[in-house]
Order: sequence, then structure tokens, then C-alpha cells
Amino acid sequence: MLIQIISLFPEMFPPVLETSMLFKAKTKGIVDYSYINLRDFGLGKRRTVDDTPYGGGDGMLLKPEPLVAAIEMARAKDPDAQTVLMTPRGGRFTQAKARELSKASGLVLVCSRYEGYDERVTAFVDEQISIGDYVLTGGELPAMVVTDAVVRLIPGVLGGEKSAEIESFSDDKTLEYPQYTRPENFRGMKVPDVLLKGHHAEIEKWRNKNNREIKQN
Ligand code: 4G1
Repeated sequence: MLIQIISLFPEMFPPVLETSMLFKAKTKGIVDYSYINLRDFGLGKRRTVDDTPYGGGDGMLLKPEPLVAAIEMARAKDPDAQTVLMTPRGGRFTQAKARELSKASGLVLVCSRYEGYDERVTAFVDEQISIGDYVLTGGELPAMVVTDAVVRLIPGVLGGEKSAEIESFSDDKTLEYPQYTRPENFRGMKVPDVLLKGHHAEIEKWRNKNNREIKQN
């Protein structure tokens, strides 16, 4: 899967995507990341990418021409890619959405900056996704969150044992229980007895009693 990311700050991505499991997926040839610098599509000698909003208001917006030119370049390279605009106005990103995107042949992730983008850009993407309701300085961190959640679901990225485990989880509700590792006693806080005894059925019962659903909206 080719993941093309359009951003004014492409240098933000390699430290995250070229590390650990996301990098391993790349060395295995399962995914490739391509960072597209929006500045390269800026207008004029100054390579302008932003302008003031019609009707007034604070700050600057990304102009449509550079964004759409970058999107069209990415889509020319990968015509079947799912194109996603990262925006606080988008639908909430969930595990179900991650699973859906993990089945795409390619992704184009578009990151915004400043106070946002010209609304006409939305006509050139397939969908709009938000990772949650809080104010951020750009769509780059959301794009990394989506990439992380999606790539780990692509067959072959995790070990065989782990991917089987993922298949057994439902789309929207992953169960999680408290976990402990050594030491048995940490500053007077003891690991629950049942976990030390190796009684599988009892451990299962304890985990079921103490598990919580990861909250989905
Ligand atoms: C109004 C959050 C504005 C933010 C209301 C989640 C947030 C992209 C996301 C903002 C962004 C709320 C996201 C806000 C995001 C232009 C550049 C938009 C950054 C920008 C709740 C700033 N998931 N935010 N505006 O944060 O891109 O994907």
C-alpha cells in the first residue's frame, strides 16, 4: 500500500513513520510512504499556499490551487488511492474506519494548516476524517495517527500470532484489562494473586471481570 501524505511540513513524518513497526512494514515491502511538500505547488515566485478568508475573519486559509494540484499529482501516481482530508469537520476516526482504510490499495492523506482550507478542496477528496474534537496546529499528527492505526492492520505487518488475535477482535470494541509485569511487588503495590498462580480459567474470569471497553463515540 502506497501512503502519500500532502503537507506543508513533510519533515514531521519520517521520525514517526520511519521507526518501529511502521518502518518494519516499509522494509518488508508491505507499505511505502511518500511525502509531498505542499510548498512545491505554491503559486508564484513566493510559492504562496495561503490567503485571507473572503468575508473576513482571523488568520489564513490554504488556497485551493496548490492543494488540488498536489492531490491530482498523488492521484495520477495512484489512481485507485482513497483520498482523505484530515479535518476537524470530518467523520470521527474509529477502529472500524481504520480496518476499512487498511483494505484500500493506496491512501492519499491531506493535511491542513493555519485556520483551514478553502471549502472547494473538499470536492477533490473521497472523504473527510477527524481524529477528535480538540484544536490542533495542523493535520499532520492526525495523519500519523491514521497511518499508525491503518498500517498495523495490513496483513503481514504484525507477526502471524498477533494478526490472528486482531482478526478475533470485533471492529468497534477491543477489550482491555489491567496488566502487570515484574516485579511482583513494586513499592508495596502487589500484582493480583490470581495472575501469579497460572490457573488459566481463574485468570480468564478475573480479566473478564476487570476488562473495560475502549469507548467509541
Ligand atoms: C475548530 C482536530 C477548529 C483538528 C474546531 C482533529 C478544531 C484533522 C484535525 C479546530 C484537526 C475544532 C483533526 C482545529 C485540524 C486547520 C489546521 C485545521 C489545523 C486544524 C475541534 C485547526 N483530525 N485542525 N483547527 O483544530 O486539522 O484531523
